[in-house]
Amino acid sequence: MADLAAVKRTLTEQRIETPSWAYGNSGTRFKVFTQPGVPRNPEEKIADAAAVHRFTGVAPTVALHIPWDKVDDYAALTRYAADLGVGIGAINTNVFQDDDYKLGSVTNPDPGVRRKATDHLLEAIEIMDQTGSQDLKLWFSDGINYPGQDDLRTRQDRLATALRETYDRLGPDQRILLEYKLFEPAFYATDIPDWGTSYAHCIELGERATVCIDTGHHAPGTNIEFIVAFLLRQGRLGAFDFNSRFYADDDLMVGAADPFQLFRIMYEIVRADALSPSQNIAFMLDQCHNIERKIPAIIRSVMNVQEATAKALLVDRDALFAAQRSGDVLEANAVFMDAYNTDVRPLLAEVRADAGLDPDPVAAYKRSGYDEKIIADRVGGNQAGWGA
Ligand code: PSV
Ligand code: MN
Ligand code: MN
Repeated sequence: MADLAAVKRTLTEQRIETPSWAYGNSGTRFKVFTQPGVPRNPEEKIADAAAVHRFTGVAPTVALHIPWDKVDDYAALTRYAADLGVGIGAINTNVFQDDDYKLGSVTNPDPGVRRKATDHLLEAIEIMDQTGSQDLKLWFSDGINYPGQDDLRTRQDRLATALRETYDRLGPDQRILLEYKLFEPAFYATDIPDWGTSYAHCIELGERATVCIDTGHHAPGTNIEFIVAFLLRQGRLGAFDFNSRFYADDDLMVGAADPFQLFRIMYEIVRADALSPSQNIAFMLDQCHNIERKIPAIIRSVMNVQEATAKALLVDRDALFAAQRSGDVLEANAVFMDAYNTDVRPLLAEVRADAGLDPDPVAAYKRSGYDEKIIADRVGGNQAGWGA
């Protein structure tokens, strides 16, 4: 049996980072449905992230995306966040929105564009210096649409050169989180399409380069928990971008499409004792809330991660390992499924009550009046990034 007191302690210590861009308007390439009360600037995004933390108690940092969250004074922004009870988390770079990047950013055939893109990555490290952020998150939209359009191998060389320059600029406490994505916006070949490519570049760079698993960036049916287990074993799992997908990079709420997959992922984390903040794995959300109210959706997402984690912590590992060792297939699976099928909501309600929080964060948010206040106060809120 899992030790319930230890499970509750671990759940109290869990940390989940929310993304600034999830608080702003977003949509598909067909339509952005704007919502009332959305943030008009980085400060208001941070205020909303602070609200999520107030109701959940486990979301004390917010990731920024540059230039969507560009400000003149990042130290002041950091102090503003601290006053609201949150810190600045990962700095996300954006080398995908300028016309210059039509043929790629750091892999572009034009050395001038490659320089511009690399300079943006270096600028992001300067921002990290000012905010105290430790994580530089890199996602490249680079790739090609047509066979023969550019040289696949040369593009890897260009990528490696830019990554090397960026890595060498990192401070001693800073690291790279390198994302991969199977496809989109490039349709034929993406320059970092999978975890293996990201991992190989990280190995080449050095130990402060780690892989970021965005759960929405895989082919249907990919066994993500295997990737988690493998990277943890190699010491190269740096972060998650959590979200849900049904079809492509849907960016729906984590745990909405496939809560069982999220449980299997969190089990591998628990299995490797990698949940504690001391293990330095960043559990981040990377989502967009196109049609639902954003703040309660983010609170719900945090709760979904907590529920999957609680179930993973409840796996009776002694019984599981015993069944595995004896080759008892059905018993091993039953032990695993017992944990998954446990209703952990009462346990999490207790954890919250013990921490002085409302046991039902979504209801507490709705009662708080915060939603009405931002709708009244904020007129003319911005789109999160796309076109902002
Ligand atoms: C790309 O699809 C991605 O997952 C990257 O993390 C970007 O930085 C983020 O989305 C922006 O929405
Ligand atoms: Mn992502
Ligand atoms: Mn994505």
